[in-house]
Amino acid sequence: MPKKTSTSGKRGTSKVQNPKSEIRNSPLVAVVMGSKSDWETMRHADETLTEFGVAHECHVMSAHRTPQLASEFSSKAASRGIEIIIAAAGGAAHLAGVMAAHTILPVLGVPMKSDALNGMDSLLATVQMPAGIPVGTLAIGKPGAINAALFAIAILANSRPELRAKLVEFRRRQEQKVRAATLP
Ligand code: RP5
Repeated sequence: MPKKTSTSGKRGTSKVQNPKSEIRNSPLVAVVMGSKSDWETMRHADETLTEFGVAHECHVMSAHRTPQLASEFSSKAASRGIEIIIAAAGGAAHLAGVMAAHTILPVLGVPMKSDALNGMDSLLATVQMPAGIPVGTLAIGKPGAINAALFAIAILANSRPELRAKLVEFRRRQEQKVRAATLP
């Protein structure tokens, strides 16, 4: 399990969201990222899950810098009640693959926009999994972070009518906004 000192969220410690969540108190979704520098992007996944009232937790762990922590975390996630793992990393982005290798939970990968190659390196490293160990890969950067959360919510909503209703309402409001858009 991640120690407080080696995990991080908004304030540099691990973060468990929504203690009063109407969906469930213990975390259903784990959001992990390879570096604290990924938080500025991954906070959008955190915010989206919070908006839907989905209990979740956010941690920093790295496939390369903390390999044992990453494998232990993923191995134990299902037994802690986690149902989906969202894993973000940049560059030689192996974190989502390592998570997927150690669990049968669905793993969603978010490639970080890297300085060197604008995230193309992260995208290919995350998406090109060999057959047998899937990682559902989202878009590079902020859209991917938001969509990973929405994808996790959609999976959870299959068996949670109240969450499904929130998702339907979210889509309705989103559509309304586009229909109401006016151009200068
Ligand atoms: C990856 O390396 C992280 O996911 C991050 O996107 C990238 C750079 O990490 P830092 O050097 O900023 O810690 O492991």
